[in-house]
Amino acid sequence: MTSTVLILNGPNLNLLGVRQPHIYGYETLADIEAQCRTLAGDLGLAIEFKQSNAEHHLIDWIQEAREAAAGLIINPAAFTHTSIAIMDALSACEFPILEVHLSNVHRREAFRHHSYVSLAATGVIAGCGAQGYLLALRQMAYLLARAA
Ligand code: CA2
Repeated sequence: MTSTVLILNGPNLNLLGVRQPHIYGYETLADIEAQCRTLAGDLGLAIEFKQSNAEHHLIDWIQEAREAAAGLIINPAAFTHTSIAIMDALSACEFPILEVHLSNVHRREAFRHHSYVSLAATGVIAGCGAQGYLLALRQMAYLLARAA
């Protein structure tokens, strides 16, 4: 059976490619989703790709994924640095979790240096732009194959 990987995106990532391209690049979230779909097909994975500006939507999707998905890739955006609730939801998951950031958060403001999500993540990729999502998918395929 094909494993499904859920890819979640947090607040304001729907604005990608429209504002602040010097930080986040020129690709839109739809461009990133298309690239993820192509690579996932090559890796033999199915993906679900979602974005919300609402913390509770992200938490509900994480909880649903506990039953339905084999792994989770998440760019929690600003919730990375604030959300104990998302960290708690992730901590209840037993599958691999990869945290992705487009920008190198460690080169930015001090408030971006701490991630609650990292406390629950299997791995973290930051500063690789949209490519970070593709690197995370490759790592997810590796982790799922290793666990099979
Ligand atoms: O680098 C990342 O991927 C971040 O998760 C992006 C978040 C930021 O709060 C994190 O510290 C790092 C911000 C996403 C907002 O994206 C925008 C895109 C275009 C225009 C405005 C915001």
